Amino acid sequence: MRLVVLLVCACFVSLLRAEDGSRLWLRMERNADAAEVRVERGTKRTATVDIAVRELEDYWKGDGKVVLRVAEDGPARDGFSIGRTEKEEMVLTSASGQGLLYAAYGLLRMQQVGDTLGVGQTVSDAPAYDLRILNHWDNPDGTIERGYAGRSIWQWDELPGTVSPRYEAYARANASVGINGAVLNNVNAKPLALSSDMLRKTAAIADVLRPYGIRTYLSVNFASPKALGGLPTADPLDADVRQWWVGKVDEIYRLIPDFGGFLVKANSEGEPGPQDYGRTHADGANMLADVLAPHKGIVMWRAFVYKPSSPDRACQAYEEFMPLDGKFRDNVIVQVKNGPVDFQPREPFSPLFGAMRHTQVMPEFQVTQEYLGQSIHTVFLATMWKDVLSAQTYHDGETVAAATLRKVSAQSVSAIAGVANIGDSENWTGSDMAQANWYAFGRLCWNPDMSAAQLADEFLKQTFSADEGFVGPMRQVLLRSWDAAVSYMMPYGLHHIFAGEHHYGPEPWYHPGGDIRLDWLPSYYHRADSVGLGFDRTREGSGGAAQYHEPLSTLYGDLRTCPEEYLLWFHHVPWSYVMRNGLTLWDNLCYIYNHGVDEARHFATVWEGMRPYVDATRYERQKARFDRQAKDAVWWRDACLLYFQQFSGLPLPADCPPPVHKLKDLMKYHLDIDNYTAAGMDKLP
Ligand code: GCW
Repeated sequence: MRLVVLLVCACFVSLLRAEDGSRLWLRMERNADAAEVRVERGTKRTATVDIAVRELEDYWKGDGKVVLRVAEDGPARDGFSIGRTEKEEMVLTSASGQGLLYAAYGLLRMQQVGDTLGVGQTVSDAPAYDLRILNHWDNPDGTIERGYAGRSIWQWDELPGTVSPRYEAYARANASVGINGAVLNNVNAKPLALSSDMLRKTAAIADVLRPYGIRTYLSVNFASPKALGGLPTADPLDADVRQWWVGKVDEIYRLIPDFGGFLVKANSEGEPGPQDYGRTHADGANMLADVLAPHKGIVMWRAFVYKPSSPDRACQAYEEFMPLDGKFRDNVIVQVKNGPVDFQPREPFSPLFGAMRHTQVMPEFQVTQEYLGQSIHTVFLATMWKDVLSAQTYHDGETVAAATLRKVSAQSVSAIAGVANIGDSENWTGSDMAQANWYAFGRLCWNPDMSAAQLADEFLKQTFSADEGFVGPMRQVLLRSWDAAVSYMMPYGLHHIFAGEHHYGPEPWYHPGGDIRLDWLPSYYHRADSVGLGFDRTREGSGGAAQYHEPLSTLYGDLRTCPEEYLLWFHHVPWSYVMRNGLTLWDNLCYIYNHGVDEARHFATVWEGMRPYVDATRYERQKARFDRQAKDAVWWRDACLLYFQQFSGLPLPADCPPPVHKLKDLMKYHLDIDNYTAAGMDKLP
């Protein structure tokens, strides 16, 4: 019997074609003979429609022919319908060629995941957010801030003469999940990004992205008029400064007629901004917005700012931006990170969502896993994003999704952004499993109502195997992975106890010495002392809980009613405090870290059973990662429990396994992040 099983497994393995992950979720087999695809008379053959036709000819495997039609009465904007007629034709209808391309990818997705349409049936679909944008934190020198998948895919050195085929593959992957915008460069923007030379290179990329319906945007450095234009100031109210921007924007639109607009990080982490000249964020954003308006461009102005006078980092975006509500132009969108601090493993949603009633606000998610195990740990972020988007703000009963989809004026557009996890590694994202986050981000922007389970299923079936023997167990892994990571990293609302600078691994003790901002230190956030643990954001503390709309403000502000997942976010809790399950904070902390470890180990075991379904390259690559994730979970557990134990002075509960590491060893360890690759993972604790 065993022999038979082994033989069957061996067959499976040998049958699976070697893969490098470069095809992402688009692993359809090309047709030997093109499928029959007809574009209805009257439907204009744009470059976009041509792509739709080509994709269907190459990959549609159904019996009947496919008909594409643009109809004025068809689903509006990027929406589409797919109908199966009595004559066994598949009819794809939209009001635009772009909608037809989305319909083509929709039909191919149905084919790949095994969704069928009955004769006479029609399905319709339309995107929720108008703008579904990836933010690349890519630098002109090819490095990527917080990128873990190699170097930038943009080859600035060889552009515009040489246009890498990767750009089109990138555009195609994005279009297939509904993404329709890309900010090509880092929000920590170099003035150089706006040089004439770089703009010509940018235009060459925009030309490739355009037929796939992807608009190009740029991050801009607010001091560009000085640094690039040689002006003595970048004051947004200065006439020469404004004129400089007018000239620059004209130049951009001459090269890129459908340019999307600017993304701006101003007066944050050393970046210049209007406050350098005593002006407000609104003054800065509006000046750029007025310059872009004649071209229909927009400004995405980030709310990720610091306010030195405020005692709580988590309160600062709200304090800076709420007074400006209603003061922004219609073509400004304030881009707000999902939580009030900074993409932590788990944060409550930012109180700005729903609160700004007269300003268009867009969520910013981080697809790249800066704080969630980078390209090693499997953490399916759809679960987290769903948690944020479906959170109730209690402003007019709106969820975060509803608050950001609502248009504050007839001219406004709704938007959502994700910081890309893409680099030039062969599988795009370093980890094969991290492709799931790129995929899910796009699909969720299109439809925030999709469940995390649906997203996981779609991804797994297309990217790996549609066999239920694979999808069933791996769906569970993906769905549990965020909770697991929160459990072994920062449970109960703990935050920012990462190793300094690179943010991989635990360092609740991190202090580089010298003169460092307190809010860049873990101790600022965890506040461990002999009494307890956590940041007091009640009325007696920083008052952060009061930024939420009632009843949340009272709910969060009261230790007895605060949801336990945010306990240490809002409260400084005594070690002996008895939680809802009757155990103390200290004991619960010990148990939950161990739960996280058990989960991570379980994921590694589940993966071992997936060998028959996955080609050897991707299987081994992912196995190394799951194994490392399980070890990292132990590292996190030991580091955090042993470190906090110094304050609690309490023993681990008798049924908790003893630590594997010694605190003093962990405190001496420094990860050489520059030389840290998946291959070097064995050098970690
Ligand atoms: O999370 C922090 C990152 C920075 C980043 C910043 C931001 C681009 O550590 O690397 O800078 O946020 O979002 O601006």
